[in-house]
Formats: sequence, structure tokens, C-alpha cells
Amino acid sequence: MVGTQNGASDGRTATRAVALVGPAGTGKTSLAEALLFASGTINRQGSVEAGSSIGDASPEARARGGSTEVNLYHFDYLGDRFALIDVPGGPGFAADGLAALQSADMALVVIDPASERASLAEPMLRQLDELGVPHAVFVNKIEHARAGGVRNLIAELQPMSREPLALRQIPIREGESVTGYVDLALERAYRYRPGKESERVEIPGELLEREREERTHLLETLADFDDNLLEALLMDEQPDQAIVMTDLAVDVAENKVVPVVLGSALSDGGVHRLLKLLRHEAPYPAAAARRLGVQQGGALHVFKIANGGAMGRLALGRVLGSGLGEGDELIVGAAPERTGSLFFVQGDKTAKQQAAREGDVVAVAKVDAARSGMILGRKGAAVAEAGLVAYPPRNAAIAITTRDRKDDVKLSTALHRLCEEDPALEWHQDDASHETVLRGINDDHLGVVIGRLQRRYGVAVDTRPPRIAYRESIRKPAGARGRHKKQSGGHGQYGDCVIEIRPLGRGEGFVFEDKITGGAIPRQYIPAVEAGIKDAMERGPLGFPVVDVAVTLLDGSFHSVDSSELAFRIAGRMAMAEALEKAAAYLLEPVVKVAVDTPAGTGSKAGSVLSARRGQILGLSPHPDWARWERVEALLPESGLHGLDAELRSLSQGLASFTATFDHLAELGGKHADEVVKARAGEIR
Ligand SMILES: Nc1nc2c(ncn2[C@@H]2O[C@H](COP(=O)(O)OP(=O)(O)OP(=O)(O)O)[C@@H](O)[C@H]2O)c(=O)[nH]1
Ligand SMILES: [Mg+2]
Repeated sequence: MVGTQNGASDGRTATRAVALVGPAGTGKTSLAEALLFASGTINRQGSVEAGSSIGDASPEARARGGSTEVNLYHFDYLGDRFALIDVPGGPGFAADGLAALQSADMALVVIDPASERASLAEPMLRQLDELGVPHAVFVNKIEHARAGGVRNLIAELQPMSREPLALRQIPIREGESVTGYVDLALERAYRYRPGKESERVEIPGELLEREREERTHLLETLADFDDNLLEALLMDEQPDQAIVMTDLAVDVAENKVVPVVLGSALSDGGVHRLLKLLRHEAPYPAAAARRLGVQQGGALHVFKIANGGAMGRLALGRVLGSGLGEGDELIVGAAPERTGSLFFVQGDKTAKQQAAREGDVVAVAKVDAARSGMILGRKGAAVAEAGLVAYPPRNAAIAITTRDRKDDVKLSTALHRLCEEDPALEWHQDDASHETVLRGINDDHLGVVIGRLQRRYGVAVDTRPPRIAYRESIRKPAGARGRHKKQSGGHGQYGDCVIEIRPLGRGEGFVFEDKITGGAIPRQYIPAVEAGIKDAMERGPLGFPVVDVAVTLLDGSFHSVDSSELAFRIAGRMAMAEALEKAAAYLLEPVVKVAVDTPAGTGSKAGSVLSARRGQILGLSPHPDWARWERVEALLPESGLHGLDAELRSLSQGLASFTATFDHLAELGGKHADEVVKARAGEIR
């Protein structure tokens, strides 16, 4: 049933959207596949590893064996409809679909059971708290959990969450592996059956005590928000099952507790249980609509623009507040636009729909002005931007050149489209180096983007590290004369100037002083001399732009017929080039300030990496906001950023990230400088 046009429906028929989030490789795409299978939506469970999953269908994702972009799915379960938003966990790809979190009704943070990897989940737990999105933790790959592992895991996770974690299940072990679980709310035990719903079994005798202890803990957590339950516990009464279930649903919806459940996406462990949890506990979209400030009349929250599919440009978004039909009017920016075709997305398949119901996640054609992050209102409803999610910094850059110059226009169109759909990507034409520079989160990210560029748009490109903005300055004053004189045929050329140059303080730039007296150079030619001087400064003796120099124009001469602006410009350039040669030029390199965030215990290793890259460590301290993290700050030559991301991640289970901002220019001498100058000479030749 489609919600009414003039307001939200009662909500119970609305589709609920669940985001699967969490670290790379924990099994989100596998879990989506398992949910589709367990709900009867597909009759064969594909696998990421075998390349047969519904999600990760793009060649880039298949090649990588992990998600490179958000996957969307939908399914019905016992008459309820759900949309799944499977957000990649790989650091280079996690920005894709992040915006979708804002309108999701619930997020499942999928993690693996090893407690030493728990801190990988911290950034996401923090972000969900920040956004106020109700969430649960799904501990996947539970068959691999070590004895006592779940207990340790909870202890590690709790400090990372603003809300109390509520362990809902405890594992049943047989030998080395976990074969089932005890549900603490229902007080029932289940044994996993691969490919099927679990079967009910007796609670194993040796687990009874642990079950009682953990159940008490769960009830106490719930009692913090329910006085009646608290009273029952104080009176030593067994609370009614219905009360416990209602409390759980309410507390999750209000983001007061974070349930933790266990399972295995590959062997269907706990997946039916998870479906039931979603059915009973996932909030309806009215709450998300309120969170985003969607007014009466409904709206579409656009979380991504997709250009890659057969249908051309599509706005992916969530329908809030009411249903949406093809041809409905949406306010995009200030102007109304009619929606084109509507599609449901299942992995890489799109199916055309006449109408979407409240809560659906849809792909909409023709809303050309829509951008990721916009909330498109209906019938004059307020239009807003959803507050921006925090995208990771762009720490990798490459310079791109087309193999065939004829492809240059195609390249810029393609880059425009790629950046439109991927907000973590940015490209620009660098004025100084005349390079097309693409910036992304890390090398992994850029590698996938280059693959996409070639596959989708057929543009073959070469890539290399972008040039570093080296500069040069001078150590001592010098003087020179520039005289340009040419007598060829009729009109000659004559320009002549004498200058003196001296070093300025760092950051003072360029100063030009005119001390010409008695008309040695006529007024109208003086700007031309200055222009010539600036020409020469574009490439100093070492091959780089010259900074922090004062130039004084002292003297000169002119010819009443042959002098011209051009002649004086050439004279100015000659004088400056010669003066710079004499002034002991030296190299300056850009230095950035970096802040590396890394899990506790890896900070000093990160510091060594920075030192080895000529970094100067400013400090190592606990992270200001995150419980088990450290922050290392340092000044680092910009050249040291190349490959830094990969090196830091390799020492931190892929987790360290950093920000870098330009700080200052610093003198570079010795063999490093020689190498830079030599490489530059090679380029100029
Ligand atoms: N043993 C075991 N392996 C699993 C389970 N779930 C997923 N895997 C494996 O873990 C690997 C990663 O699974 P994915 O589903 O691609 O993980 P993901 O979380 O989507 O990863 P990203 O998209 O990179 O963030 C694959 O090789 C899966 O086969 C599970 O329950 N048990
Ligand atoms: Mg995935």
C-alpha cells in the first residue's frame, strides 16, 4: 500500500531501510546475500568469494573480492518489506553510501569475533551515535569465535559506544566451533543448521549459569529505562516476556541500547533470528523523516548519484513521508522537476516500478539537478540539505594523461561523472604544473576509479605521482643588466634595464621597487620591465618558481624609435635571469602538518614511519574523542605523503588514517635537493 499523499501513512506498511556497515571483510555483502536467501527472495545463496553474490557485481568489486560501491537490495519477509543498504568497509570505498546512513531506520554494524580487531568498529560506532541512527551489532563468522571471545569482545566494544551494549545471545560451543546460541531474551537455545532455520534445542546444562548471569545483565540494562521492569527485578520477580521484547524494541528505536547478536552469514547461522529482530525492532521510517526534518508532503533523500548502469544517470534515494510515483513533482534546488522512471535496485539489476511506497529505496531518472545529500521536497515542502556526513580526507593523488590527446574532452566528461557519483573523489587542472590531478581517499580508491574510467568511458590513461610544488629562493643580493637590442630590417627593438635583487623573509613573496630617476626608462615601459622580471621568476635557476625576492629597478636606457613594451619585457627577463644565477638560489619544499589517528599501541610505529620520511614528530597523545586510539602529529615534507596511507594502514590492520594540511615552505638541501633539481632538469629538457 502506498502512503497517502498528504502525510505519512500509519507507517506499519512502510518499507524499513537497514544499513549494513562496519570494517572491511567482516561479511556485510555475504550477510545481505544470506538475508535475501533466508527470506526466500533468492533460491540459491551466492558467495562473494566465488563471484556469484547479488552484490559486488561490478568488475572492480569482483576483481577486488570486496565492495567498491554501495550495494542496494530489497526483500519481503512475512509481509514486511525491507531495503538493505550494504556500505563498503574498505577505507578507500567506505564513503560510498555513507550518506545513506542518514535516512536509514537502523544500522547493523557487522564485525568479526576477534576482540583484538574490535577497534576497527569504533569509527562507525561513533558516527552512528553522532547521526543518532539506531543500531545493533552483528558478530559474524561466529563459528570462528574463540572460547571466551564474545565476553572479551563486549568488554572491548563498550567504551566505543555511547549507549550500553546489550548482549542478546551467548554462543553454544561444541569442541572448537560454535554450533548454536542461547537467546537471552527468549531463554531458548537453538542449533544452527546450514542453509536452514536453526532448530530449537535444550539449553545445555553447562551454560545455565552463564545464561542466568548474562540475562540478568540484559534485564538490568533494560531496567535503566523502564521503572516497572526495575521494580520487578528488585522484587526478584521474573518479568513478563512481552515486556522484555517491547522494551528491547523501544530502546533500540530510541537509540538507548545497542543489541549485540551472533551469527554466520555463510552457514545461515542466526540469520533467521536476525530477520525476526529486524521485523520486531527496526523502527519505521517516520523516525528517520523526523530526524531529517522532512515536513508534511514527503520527500526523497538523495544519497547517491549513479552514472554507471544501463539506465544512465539515476538519483538513488529514500522515499520519506509518503509514497512516490513516476511523474511526481519534486522540488530540486528552487525549481520543480518531474521524476522520470522509478526503479528498484537488486545488486546490479534494476526493475521499473510505477510507484514506490513510503520508506522504499529507489533509483529515480531525470531529476537532473539532484545531488547527493539533497532532500527533495514534494508539493512545496521544505527543501534541505541533510547535514553532511563526515567523508574521509583525500590522501592520495595521481596525475593523469590520456594516451591519445583526442580523448582529452572525453576524459573531462568522464571525470565529471565519476566525481558526481563519488563525493570522496575530486579532480582539477593544476595551474602550475598543467597536470590533470585526481584526488581520492587512498591508492586503492584511485586504482578502482582508474579502472572504472577505462571500462565505462573507454579512456586509456597513464598515471604518475603528481608534481610537488617546490619553490626556490635566493641567499644573497645580486645585480644584473638586461639589454635587448635587435636591428633587423626596418623597425628595431631596444630595451635596457639595470636591477638589483635581494632576499626577503619567508612568505613575503615578491616586491618590486622602481628607483628610476630622470626618465632613464620612460614611465610607460616600467610595467613591462616588471612583467619580464616575473616571467623569469616562473622558472628560476633550479627549475622552479622563485619566491621571497625584492627587485629594485635602478637604471636603464631607451631608444626613441625602437623601444617597445615587448623589448623592455625581454630586457627585464634577461636581467632577472642573470641576477638569479648570481644570487645563490636554493630549493624550498612544501611541508605539511599531519595528524595520524591510529589504534592504541600503534602510535609509536606510526611515528617511526613519519620519521623515516623525514617527518618531525610534534607529539603522540591519546585521541581526543575515541577511546582506544592515539593521535600522532608531525611536520612532514609533502613528498613524504606519497605511499604514506598504505604504509600506515599496513601497520594498523588497515585502520590508521590521517589528515594533512599545508604548513610552510622549508629549505631543502643536500642530496634530496640534488635529486629534485636533477629530475626537474630532465623534465624541462
Ligand atoms: N567463515 C566465514 N566467512 C565469512 C562469513 N561471512 C563472510 N565470510 C567471508 O568473508 C569474506 C568477506 O566477506 P564480504 O561479505 O565480502 O565482506 P564485506 O563486509 O562485504 O567486505 P567489504 O565489502 O570489503 O567491506 C568473504 O571471503 C566471505 O566468504 C561467515 O559467516 N563465516
Ligand atoms: Mg561488501
